[in-house]
Amino acid sequence: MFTVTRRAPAWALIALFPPLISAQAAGPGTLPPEEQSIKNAEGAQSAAHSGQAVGSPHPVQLDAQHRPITAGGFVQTGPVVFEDVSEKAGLTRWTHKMGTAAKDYIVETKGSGVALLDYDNDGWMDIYVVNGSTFKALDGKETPPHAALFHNNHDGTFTDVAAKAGVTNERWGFGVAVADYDNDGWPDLYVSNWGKNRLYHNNHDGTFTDMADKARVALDDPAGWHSGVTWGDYDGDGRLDLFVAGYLHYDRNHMPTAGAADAPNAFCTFRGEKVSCGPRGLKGEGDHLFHNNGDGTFTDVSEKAGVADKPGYYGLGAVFVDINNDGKPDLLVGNDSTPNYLYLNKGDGTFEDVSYASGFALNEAGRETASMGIAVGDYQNTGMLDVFDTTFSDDYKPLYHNEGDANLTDISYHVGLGEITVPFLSWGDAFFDYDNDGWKDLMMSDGHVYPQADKYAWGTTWAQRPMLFHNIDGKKFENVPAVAGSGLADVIAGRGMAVGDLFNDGKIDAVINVIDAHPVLLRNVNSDKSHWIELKLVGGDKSSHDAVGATVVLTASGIKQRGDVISGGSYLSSNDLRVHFGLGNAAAVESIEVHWPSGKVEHFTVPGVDRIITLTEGSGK
Ligand SMILES: [Ca+2]
Ligand SMILES: [Ca+2]
Ligand SMILES: [Ca+2]
Repeated sequence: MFTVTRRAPAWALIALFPPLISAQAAGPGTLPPEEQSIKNAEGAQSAAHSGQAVGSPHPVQLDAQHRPITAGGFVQTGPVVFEDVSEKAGLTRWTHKMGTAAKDYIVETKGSGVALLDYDNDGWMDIYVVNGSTFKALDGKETPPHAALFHNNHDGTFTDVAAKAGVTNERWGFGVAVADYDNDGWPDLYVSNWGKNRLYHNNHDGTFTDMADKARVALDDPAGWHSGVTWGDYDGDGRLDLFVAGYLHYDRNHMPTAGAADAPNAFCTFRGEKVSCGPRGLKGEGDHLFHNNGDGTFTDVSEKAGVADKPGYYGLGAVFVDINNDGKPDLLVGNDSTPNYLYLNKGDGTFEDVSYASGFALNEAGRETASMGIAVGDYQNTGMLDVFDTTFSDDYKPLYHNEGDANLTDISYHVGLGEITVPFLSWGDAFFDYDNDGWKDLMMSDGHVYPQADKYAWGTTWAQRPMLFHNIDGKKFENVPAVAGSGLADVIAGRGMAVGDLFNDGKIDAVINVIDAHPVLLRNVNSDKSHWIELKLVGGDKSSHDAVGATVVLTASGIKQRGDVISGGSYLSSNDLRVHFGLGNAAAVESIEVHWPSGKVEHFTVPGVDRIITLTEGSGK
């Protein structure tokens, strides 16, 4: 296995990498976008590489078969957590496509997201998988790739009904998030693209209608590349508002190419090799917050609310959650190669930017990371949400421990998530209790952006295995070994990932959108016989109907756990909105306390465990 080396203190890193630190002090994003490329080119280059990575090359880790650890390190026997059932489920008949295999341009490398939603309200989670596109398709020279909506047939199989449902998108797609924005009891979808975005309203009959124009949330600009999407009722009026992160302002007529005269060469090389250019050196796209007016239209309030991202940081991850337990959803944005944002909701329609003060802007070494996806979860069962962030290869993946009062401390190296995550380039991420022992575990999907990784001995690979970490009593995360032939040994170019209970058996499964390949469905077949409960929340008049923003505090066997209803997060993806709890040996629940988005707190009693229960606001005590 791995030799875990002790973390170097921050001062040592500063001593080792003065060019990067000084570049960051200048801060690419602190400059107006129009000045960024020039200033970046002056300041941000390091001798080793530039482009998307912020870490320095690390020693190569090979397994016993001399494979890079990202595509190896398998064990022959051991507990199997996931079975890859993609083919059996019928998901392999659809393929993701994003540009060409050469990946000459950054827009071909980032992949797309996944959403889990029950679009037909039959009680079974369906799967929406966003597709990319190709330059030929944009030019009308080939049929554009289409998104898939896999209807759950309740028998372990799924059928792609995207065409009939009217949700094929057929644009260069990236992010997706689920929410019932009009409170009619049916989940709707927002899809972000390079170019115009979509707001798919659910018509209740298996079809959707794109309302983006009418709702004024389309962001119709061919160069506008939008990414992470999250829904949250920031002003507490009972209607879900929409946040859309911007990645790059990427003009197809001026896409820099490695080696071209006009390209900032420092941003088109990785370890001395020519690769796709960016995001450093390229113009960032701002972020948008849309207030839901309740009449089918939205108003862009980004500037007024203070979340417009004026410096044009490269946004990817986005999620509304209550980070300081004051009952109001705060906003987290993971930015690629630039500092992250943490905005605290002031309750008056505006946010306070506490990115630096909170500790979320930079990692423990004081450096901005190439943030991809954001996972939030109370992994210690203390009642506060912690934040995990996926980043580039040659960089560890930070876990920000919530100290309370919006103070986040990167403790990755203290809990076993440091050294082991360094060779991986990670995207989708989620906290969930895969073994139902009452402690939320952590998973991520992985894969490189540079196909060149397979040509050189960089210690990383284009296709990588997903990683799963077992939470040991809230103290440590322990790598779950990838048993050969099991889902954790799938070597794939993973991107977006969503988790949820696809088979209604109380075990949380994962769906990974794999770039240029079919999606992977990892069915949770862990052998535990632990108890569980899943809660579908239905909000009342003053909450959103799907209760996005609600928090549940559940007590069983004297242990309190927290679960949240969250739309968006991970990487470009959206999880099952039902709140899942593993209960270990507890065959009964002592109490369930729901903090509804309306502010109301209610207590519920349930008739038993090992089942999915609907809790409706107003029916508790
Ligand atoms: Ca369904
Ligand atoms: Ca709806
Ligand atoms: Ca667990």
